[in-house]
Amino acid sequence: MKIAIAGAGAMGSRFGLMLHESGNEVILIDQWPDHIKAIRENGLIANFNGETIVAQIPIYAPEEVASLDQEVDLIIALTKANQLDAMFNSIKSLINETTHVICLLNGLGHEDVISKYVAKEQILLGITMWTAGLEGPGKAKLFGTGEVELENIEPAGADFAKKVTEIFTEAGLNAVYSDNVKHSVWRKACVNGTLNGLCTILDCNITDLGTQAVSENMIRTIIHEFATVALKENITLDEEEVYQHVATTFDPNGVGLHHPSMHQDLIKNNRLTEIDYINGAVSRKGQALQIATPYCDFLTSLVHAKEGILKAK
Ligand code: NAD
Ligand code: AOT
Repeated sequence: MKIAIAGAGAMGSRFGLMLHESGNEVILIDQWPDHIKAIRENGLIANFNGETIVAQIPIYAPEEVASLDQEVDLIIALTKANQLDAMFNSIKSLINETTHVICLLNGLGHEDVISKYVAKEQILLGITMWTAGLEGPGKAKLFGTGEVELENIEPAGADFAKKVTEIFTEAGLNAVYSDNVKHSVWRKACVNGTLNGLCTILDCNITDLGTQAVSENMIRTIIHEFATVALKENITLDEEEVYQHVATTFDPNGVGLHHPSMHQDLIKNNRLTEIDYINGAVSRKGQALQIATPYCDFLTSLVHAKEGILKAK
């Protein structure tokens, strides 16, 4: 399959590399000049569970895409949430009436942005429990295991979504075709809505957060706010099941020693965060529905204050 990775950062490098290695025709799109230069000169170098893999994958800056005169079968969206619109605006030339887009970003509401560029029948939503990091330009650090759940948002996209499930699984990405991806998106948003903001403000990894006596109440309260708002969108979250799902991430032998991507963004790299698309999205929806979401409101404000203090960009 001909696949464009829209945002070849940490996660885009993982998906691009694994899909390239399993025989797909992959192109990477990214705006980071040093990353483009390094990948063109040395290939994409990955520390893949301790083994070094070097993959020669074409990479283009967004402004180069229009002159490529190429269209693709699948675009995998893996920018940060606040970068998604600008990315799609610059890669319109890759899209035709058979191109599908799968969105694997964390957070809520990305289909509203993508549907400005492709028909809803061509949009797939997904969530992933894979993780990834970048050690520097052109160098990815890919440890551990994960999975992907995905589904078309309109019935017409079902056959293509099942095909994507197959090629992801062939690439070792452990994909499952979901029968309720919107539920999965909200359930994953609970993982990020609890771990990402709290680990960022507390400057800690997931195990450190999970082993504090006071954390359980904070996490359960945030999950309750997500579940109350989700119910108004006809998504029923089992709060106990979601808490246990979040708690599985505390294990230091699993992803526990990982710093969530929001911590990597703000604390490590001084970048603005995705908080407005996670807890902030629940706060806004809650406000519109007259549902109180005090923990989400407070956590969103704390993260914005920290962005201001650190002069994040
Ligand atoms: P990242 O910042 O490493 O990668 C995003 C890339 O997109 C960057 O390299 C950036 O240069 C590029 N980009 C952004 N706007 C662009 C534009 N207009 N044109 C070209 N390139 C552009 O982020 P990431 O950690 O890979 O996260 C991507 C998404 O996956 C986020 O929603 C994140 O929450 C989610 N996620 C991350 C992890 C993780 O472990 N890193 C795990 C699960 C989900
Ligand atoms: C994560 N991390 O989603 C993934 O860092 O944004 C992130 C993220 C899977 C399980 C636990 C945490």
